[in-house]
Amino acid sequence: MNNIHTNWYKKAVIYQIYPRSFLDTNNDGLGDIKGIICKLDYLKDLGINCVWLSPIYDSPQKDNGYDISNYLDIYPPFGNMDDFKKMLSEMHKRGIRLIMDLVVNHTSDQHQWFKEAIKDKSSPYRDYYIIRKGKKNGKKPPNNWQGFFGEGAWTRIRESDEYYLHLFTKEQPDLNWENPKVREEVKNLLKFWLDLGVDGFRCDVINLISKKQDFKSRFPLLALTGKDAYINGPRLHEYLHELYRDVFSQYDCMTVGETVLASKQDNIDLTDPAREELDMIFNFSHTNSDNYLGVKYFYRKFKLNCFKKRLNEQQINLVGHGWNSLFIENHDQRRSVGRFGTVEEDINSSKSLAVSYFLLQGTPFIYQGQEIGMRNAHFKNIDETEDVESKNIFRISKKIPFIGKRIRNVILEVSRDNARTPMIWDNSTYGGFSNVKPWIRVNPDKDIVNVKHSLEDKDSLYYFYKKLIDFRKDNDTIINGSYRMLKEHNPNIFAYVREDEQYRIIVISSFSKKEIKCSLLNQLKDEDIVISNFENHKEKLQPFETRVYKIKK
Ligand code: ISL
Ligand code: CA
Repeated sequence: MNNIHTNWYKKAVIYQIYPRSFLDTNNDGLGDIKGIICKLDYLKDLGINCVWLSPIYDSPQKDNGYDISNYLDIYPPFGNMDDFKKMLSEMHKRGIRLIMDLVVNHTSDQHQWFKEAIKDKSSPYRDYYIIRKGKKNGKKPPNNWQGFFGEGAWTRIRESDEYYLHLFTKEQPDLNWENPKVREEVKNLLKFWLDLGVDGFRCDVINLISKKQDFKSRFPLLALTGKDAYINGPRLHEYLHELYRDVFSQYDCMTVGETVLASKQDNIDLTDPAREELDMIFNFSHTNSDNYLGVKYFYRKFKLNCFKKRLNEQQINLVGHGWNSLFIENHDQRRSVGRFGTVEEDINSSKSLAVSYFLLQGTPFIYQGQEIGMRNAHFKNIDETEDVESKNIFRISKKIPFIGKRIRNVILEVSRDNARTPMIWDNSTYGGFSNVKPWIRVNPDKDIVNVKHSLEDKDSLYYFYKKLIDFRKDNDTIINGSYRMLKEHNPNIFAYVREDEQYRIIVISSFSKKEIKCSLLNQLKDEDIVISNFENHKEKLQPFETRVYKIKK
C-alpha cells in the first residue's frame, strides 16, 4: 500500500489547549468550544499550526475529562457536535490542524460498557475491563498494585468478591486490551474522529495499556508498586502496531504517545518509523529532573546539569530512529516560570529557557499561557485546589505522622492545578476568561501577566515565542539538521549546535543571575546573531542572556 503520510508533524508547532480554562463564552465559569473559536486568530498570529486539545468528550469530569463516558460525543457544557465541526473547519481554514486527546487506557465508570460490566457477570462487557477475584473471599484485593494517584489499584465491585483494576481514580477503570473486542472499539472510535477530519491524537498514558497477566503482588515500593507489571507491558508494541496497521496507516495523521517512565529502548521502539507504531512520544525525563524516581512529590533541588543531561540523552537516543517532542509545560506540570532554572522576576530567564528547548531536534509544543509567561498559582490552602490527584495525595498523607504538613506544602507547590488556572486575557476581575467566578481561582498575578499586556509590549515573551516559531519555519536546519550539545558540563550554560550542509546554528543560553564568561563567544561574530533577548552584546553573557547565531558555511 502507498504510504499516504506526509509527516507534516515534523514542521508543526503545536499549541495545547486545556478547554476548561481557555475561554468561557456563556458565563458558566467553564471554558468552551466557542471560546476556542473566538481565539483562533490569536493562535494564528502567534504562528502555531496545530492544536492539541485536552479531552472534550462527554465525561463526569472526575479527572477533568480524562474519564470518558462517551467517546463519540461532546461534554455538553463545552458545546455540541456542531460547535466541534465549526471549530475544526475554522481551524483548517487558518492552516491549523487539530489533534485530539485519546484516553483509552481507561474509561469513566459511567461509560455504558462499565455499567453493563458490573451489573451482570455474564455481560459481554465484563471482559472489557480487568476484573479479578479478591483474596480471602473477596476481603482483600487481588494483589498489592498501586496506581498513579497514591491509592491501591483495585476497587471492589459492590457486594461481590471481585475487584476491578484502575491505575488512576476508582472512577477510571482500566480497559482490558487483551480482549480483541476492546481493540476493535478503539479502532472504530479513532475512525469516527479521523473521518470527521481530525489530524491525529495525543495518546494518554499509552504505555500502560498492556499488563502482565500474572496479576501477582510485587515487592512494595514507596510509590507505584507493581509498575513492572503495567508500564511498557509485554504486548504494548503489538497493540500499537495493530492500531497503526488498521487505522493510522490509512490517514495522513500523526500520533504522539504520552509515555510515563518509559525505558530508552521502548522510546526507540515506539517511534521507529519502520516499526509503524507512533510518530513521537512525550518523554518526561527532563521534567522529572527536579524530583526523585519520577514522582513529583519527592521533590529535589533543580540542577541545570541534570536537566541538560536528560534532554541530551533524549535527543541522542532517537537519532536515526524516531522523532522527539519538545515541551516544558502541560496540564499536569506546574508552570515553567520559576522552574527549570528560571526566576519569576526576570522574563529574560524564560526567554533563555524558551530558546533552549524550542530549537532542539523535534516538534515543539507550547501549553496555553506559556507564551505569556503565566506563573504558578501560589495556592495557600488545599481547599483552593480542585485536582483529584492533589486531594487524594493530601488525604493519604494526612495519615502519616510528622510529615503531613510538609507534604501539604509540597502538594500546593507541585499541584497540577498550577497549570490549570484560567488563561489570562486581560486584567479584569476574572482575567477576561469569564464574567463569572471561574471553576478554579484566577491567578493572583493577572494584573502583571496577561495577553493584553503581552501584545502591547514589543519585548514580551509572547513576541519572543513568535520570533522563535517564525525562525523554525524559515530554517530547515532546525527541522532536519543534526544536533550536538556544547558546554556539556557547564552548570550555567545550555548550548548546542544544529547543522546541515549549508548552515550552522549555534544556540547559547545563560541560566546565571550574574555576568558570565563563555569561551564559545570568542569564535563567534555579533553580526551572525539572529535571535537574542539583549540588544547590545558584551564580551560576557549578561544575566539570562540567550543568543542564536546563524552561520553560512
Ligand atoms: O501528573 C502526573 C503525576 O503528578 C502524572 O503521573 C500523570 O498522572 C501521568 O502523566 C498521566 O497523565 C495523563 O493521564 C491521567 C490524567 O489525569 C492526566 O491529566 C493525563 O495527562 C489519567 O488519564
Ligand atoms: Ca462556558
